[in-house]
Amino acid sequence: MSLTVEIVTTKPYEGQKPGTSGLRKKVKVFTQPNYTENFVQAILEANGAALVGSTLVVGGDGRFYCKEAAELIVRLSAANGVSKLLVGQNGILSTPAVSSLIRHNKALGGIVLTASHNPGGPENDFGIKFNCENGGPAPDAFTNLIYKITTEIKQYKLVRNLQIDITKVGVTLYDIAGKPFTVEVIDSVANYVRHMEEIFDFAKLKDFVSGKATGKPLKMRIDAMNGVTGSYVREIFLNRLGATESSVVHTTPLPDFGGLHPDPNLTYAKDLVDTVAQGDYDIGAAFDGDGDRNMIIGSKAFFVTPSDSLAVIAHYLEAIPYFQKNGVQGFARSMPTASAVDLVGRKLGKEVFEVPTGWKYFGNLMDAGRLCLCGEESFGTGSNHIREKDGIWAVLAWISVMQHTGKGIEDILKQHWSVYGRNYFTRYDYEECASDPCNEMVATMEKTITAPEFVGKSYSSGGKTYKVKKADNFSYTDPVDKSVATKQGLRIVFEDGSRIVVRLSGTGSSGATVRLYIDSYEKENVLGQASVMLKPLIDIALEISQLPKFTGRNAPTVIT
Ligand code: VG1
Ligand code: CO
Repeated sequence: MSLTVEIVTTKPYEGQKPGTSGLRKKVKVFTQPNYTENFVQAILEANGAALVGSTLVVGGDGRFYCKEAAELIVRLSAANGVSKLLVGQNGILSTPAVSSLIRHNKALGGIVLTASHNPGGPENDFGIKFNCENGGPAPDAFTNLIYKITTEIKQYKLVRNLQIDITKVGVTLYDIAGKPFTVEVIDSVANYVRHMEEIFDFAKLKDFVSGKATGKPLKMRIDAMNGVTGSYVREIFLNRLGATESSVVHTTPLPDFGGLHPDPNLTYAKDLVDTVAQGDYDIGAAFDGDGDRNMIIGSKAFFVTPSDSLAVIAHYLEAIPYFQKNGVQGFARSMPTASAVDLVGRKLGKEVFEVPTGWKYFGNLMDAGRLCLCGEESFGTGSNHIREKDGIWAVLAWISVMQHTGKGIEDILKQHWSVYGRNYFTRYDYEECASDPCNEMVATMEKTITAPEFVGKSYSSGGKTYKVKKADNFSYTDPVDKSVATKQGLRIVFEDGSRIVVRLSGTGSSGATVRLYIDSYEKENVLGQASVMLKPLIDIALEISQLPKFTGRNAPTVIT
């Protein structure tokens, strides 16, 4: 039976502007009449003529409203001339899995249903983002176009009575007004697991994890935080690598993440940190809701900063077969990320790039063959195997490094610092502040730090003095397509290389979140406590930004 396309009249909603990584709003916002339809229609239209006859991937982190949104996307895609959809079973696909699927299937792109590390459930957040044919988050020019379309939208197209069951794997063919349309519901994990097997030496890792190679099993605690990684974690760590059932926790993806805040950091993954702190594990790891972030801790909860994690993996890339085969190109990090990886790059004679916050800025460099490993301080690590950060990949990389060196995580870090020196790093997040005063704070601070007399000024605190070398609002010119991104964060760089960075989050669903980043390098004094070492700079940052005055906050919500 041929199904008909219906044209539905609609009106623009305000504020459908994608942020750092897609559009994130409360579920209640997305479920308003036509809200999701408008945004999806805008995504589809932004693809222009290429949409007709294309293949798209659809899936998300399993949070509340994922399944309904996935079904809606099927109906809109059918009406807009898409030929084929690959949909994760029950609407479930991790963000890295979507990226991998787009690339393997040469799809035009993918629609990812996630608000990542933001809490889920009917009262919390939902999100939608578009990834392009390279598998990466749509670049600024593309998301600006999506936004523009949402401000002018008058109608969307829908095949209302298309029946679809995404709970079962299988292929369904439809006739949409005389044109064929295929929906293939796919196993959520199979392609991704196969991809990981190509990258890492699973046989070697299995012997290491089981203890066959060393005489004692690797004791790990992998916490999926009730996010999407649960299914991937079970298949990879239990079934493929032979870890024991007790090595994995919170592996059932739940629509509200079981009430957890699926953000793998020291505050929200406290359960993991407290458990590993007792000393029974060699490695602990956690992921965010959509599986692109990772946190790594060693025995007794020894914390690996994401900036250090990136640098260590860069140093040991030869432990991973993928890089043995494909070679090592350049490295990159987001601007607020501490520059530990730069030192490894310098030593290995590789290009190192500093890009704005957000994974979309790495894509062009990877596509141009200039970048193979990159990361962000926000618990993001990944390589050019896909175009997203990849939480499980990062854990497999760490286990490979442990296997390769035969050392524990703390020893690996200490040795790294003894060679390269250490970048002490911390991030303070002030979540859910009022927006206006935060915007005012940033504007005032920008004025202060860009005034001509600011460079050369000295600030002292706790017996330390820092002299300003350079200060600006970071802007970036993409070396490949020369596109420019301005106003990417205020930064003050001091003579000794220490830095203060302040920016507002672009992933929140309401209000403002201020992020304050502090980075300080020490060549010799590498075994100090970060909170102590960084205290003087933190005080200076609070003084220059006047953050307590503007936000009314005396303490951050999250300290990393
Ligand atoms: C945050 C992080 C950024 C990351 C982004 C998306 O953005 O700081 O590094 O790329 O989240 O990650 P912001 O604008 O809130 O600082 V995810 O895992 O939420 O897709
Ligand atoms: Co995420």
